[in-house]
Amino acid sequence: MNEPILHHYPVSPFAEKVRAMLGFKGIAWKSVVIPMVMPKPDLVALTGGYRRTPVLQIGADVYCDTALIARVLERVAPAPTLFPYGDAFANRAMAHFADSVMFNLAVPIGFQPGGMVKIFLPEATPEFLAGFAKDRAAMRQGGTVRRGPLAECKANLAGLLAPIEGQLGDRPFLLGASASECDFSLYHVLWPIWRVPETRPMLAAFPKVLAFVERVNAFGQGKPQELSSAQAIGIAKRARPEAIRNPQAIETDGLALGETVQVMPVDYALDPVKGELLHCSTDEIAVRRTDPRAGTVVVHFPRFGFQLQRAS
Ligand SMILES: N[C@@H](CCC(=O)N[C@@H](CS)C(=O)NCC(=O)O)C(=O)O
Repeated sequence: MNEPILHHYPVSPFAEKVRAMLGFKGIAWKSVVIPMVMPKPDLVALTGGYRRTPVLQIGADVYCDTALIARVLERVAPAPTLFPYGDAFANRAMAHFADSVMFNLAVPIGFQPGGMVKIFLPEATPEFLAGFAKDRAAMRQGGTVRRGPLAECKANLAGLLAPIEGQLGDRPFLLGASASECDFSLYHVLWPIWRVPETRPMLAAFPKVLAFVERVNAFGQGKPQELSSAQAIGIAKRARPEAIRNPQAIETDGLALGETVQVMPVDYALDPVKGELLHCSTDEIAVRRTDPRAGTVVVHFPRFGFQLQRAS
């Protein structure tokens, strides 16, 4: 099997979630560093339009969104499992709450001037920072995500730390003695706050939370090996997508397998990916598309958080 290729950039919290999962599982992987802002021509050659970070590629299969990437990594390396307590509702609920609600509280705090960007991109010019802010504003256009003012984010996040401390109790991880998917979601949203010396004191009154972040961080990042985006495209071109074992068409609103459809997130970065519908279950949507450089690829999305439409 082709080695997993992670398309990501260092300062991305969602990428950190997957890097920590790769570390937890001890997986060898290839690292393609992608641009932080649009345009991302090499990434889009693989995804067909999806621009968010990270994206996982295995040969000619392209997996979008960390909720799906977690399930794919579980297939690639079943042990240690990311689901030690089964496919529990508590795991899904906490992972989703951290990834959606807490992410939007943590980013304004950790990405204040002098924060994460200064640590990871000390050379960033004022022009780059202005371009970054403009890119993110455009990405959220038409979406459903509200970024509150800093004071509100700080208050809401601080208000969650006590219940998280309580949830951890005498457990090393949210659900018990072993790490679950939801632990990586909580980790990556606290990571920017923990990483920035000016904001780390927010965690000081919560020793269990602090120890938790350090515990997940200590999993490391697996064994990455650098790869260029051109090499990743070449790997896709030479590979053939995996056959879909049990193709389904569940609640497609009349769309049949084989039809040309478009898939895009429901919340932000509303860039449609067009392709031939191969699979639409309650868990996953997969479309096949052909790109002049990447060849025929299958792009996979989680069903939750993505919308399926007839191609316009
Ligand atoms: N639900 C997505 C969210 C991913 C996400 O929002 N990632 C941020 C970076 S941490 C992003 O895509 N920012 C815009 C970009 O990188 O172009 C996931 O789980 O992968």
